[in-house]
Amino acid sequence: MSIGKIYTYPNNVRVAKVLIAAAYNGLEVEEVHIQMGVDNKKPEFLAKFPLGKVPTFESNDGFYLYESNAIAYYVASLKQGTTLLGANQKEAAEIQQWITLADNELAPIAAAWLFPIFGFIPENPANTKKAQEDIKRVLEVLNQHLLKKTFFVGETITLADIVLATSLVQFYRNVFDPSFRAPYKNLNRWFNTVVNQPKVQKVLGEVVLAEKMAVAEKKKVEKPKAEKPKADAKPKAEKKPAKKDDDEEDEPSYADEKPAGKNPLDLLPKSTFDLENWKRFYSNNDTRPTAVNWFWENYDKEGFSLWKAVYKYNDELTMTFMSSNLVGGFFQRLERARKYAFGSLVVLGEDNNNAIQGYFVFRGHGVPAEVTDAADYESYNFTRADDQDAKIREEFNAYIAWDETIEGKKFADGKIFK
Ligand SMILES: N[C@@H](CCC(=O)N[C@@H](CS)C(=O)NCC(=O)O)C(=O)O
Repeated sequence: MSIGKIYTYPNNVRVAKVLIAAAYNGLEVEEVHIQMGVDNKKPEFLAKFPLGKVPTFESNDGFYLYESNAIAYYVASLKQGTTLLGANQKEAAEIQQWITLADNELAPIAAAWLFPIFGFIPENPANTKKAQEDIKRVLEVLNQHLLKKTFFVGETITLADIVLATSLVQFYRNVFDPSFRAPYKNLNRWFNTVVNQPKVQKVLGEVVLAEKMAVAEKKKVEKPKAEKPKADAKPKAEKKPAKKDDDEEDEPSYADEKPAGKNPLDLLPKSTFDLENWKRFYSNNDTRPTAVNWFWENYDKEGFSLWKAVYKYNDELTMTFMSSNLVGGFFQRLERARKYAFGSLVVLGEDNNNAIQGYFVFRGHGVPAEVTDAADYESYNFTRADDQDAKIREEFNAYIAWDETIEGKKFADGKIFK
């Protein structure tokens, strides 16, 4: 039974630390997704949580709390003899030191560097550059502290590790590419250790370290009308080299250190439909009619299957550009599925009334493990679509061509997984 509810929007790293602390203490906290800009502005919400910010916590016995670190602390303290809060006063104080550092040193840098990338605020190159320099000082301090230590305080995971790791995860996922993170070997090792703890992984999902430093797309901030996906309208960065081998990296990627057993999808009978060829063809030709025709002429229903994906919390979406960012985040976490999947997820509708849905083509007749293992998979309903049905085929075409109107709704934005 859960000890209470935590109100938030989906995939909030400030919530992750609470859920991880709960998992270590064998407690459950119910995550409740609210509609941002609406529910958190209501008088009944403000009466309990006057700042109107999330996450907020409401215990079963009517105790209200906000500020994510306070909530995480509360949950961490609920188990007698917990190892999360240190073995003595000195350790307890050190844990507070790191938690405070995360909020005072890392959070402002995240706002300056990552928020423009997520499309939350306009890009300001001078601020980004300063954030990139500022964080190096903090990373050096953290790295140095870990020279001879596995965890930040004492010998086991504490709330300090949980808060620091969740404060750093968006950096590692999006901007700490191999060369940026190279100088911080101890920190990288620690981060890898923490995010691969089963209780942490269950909350964060698999953490795939950035291969390339993400940059803010001007388009996200200015929010112009999205263009149809003509060959040259597709972001260049999405064009993958024809060959992308897992062990091609110049830096060791901790995310790839797991044993690379043979993927069952590689053992399927050879297909006449080559997904890589399709992706290249789609990138280099007009979608309608050229690529669409090519697809159906070459598609192999024995070796592949078609799936419709619909975001489960469409009624909670607010700004269309934020919905689009959710899709971007999902695709980022699908990195390992590239070899077996192609997809188009689009945002349909308008601000405060939009939906994320689309189609995927998967190798084989099921949803690949590389997709079901992705952190955001649970946020989508995947349903097998009849690839022999002309109506379904036309709907799929509309999604990959980003038609102006899809299923009766206005196309707002879209992303292609390829
Ligand atoms: N220090 C706070 C930060 C909370 C915060 O800034 N929440 C943002 C989302 S990440 C929010 O709810 N903003 C909504 C608003 O300001 O209306 C914490 O850790 O809980």
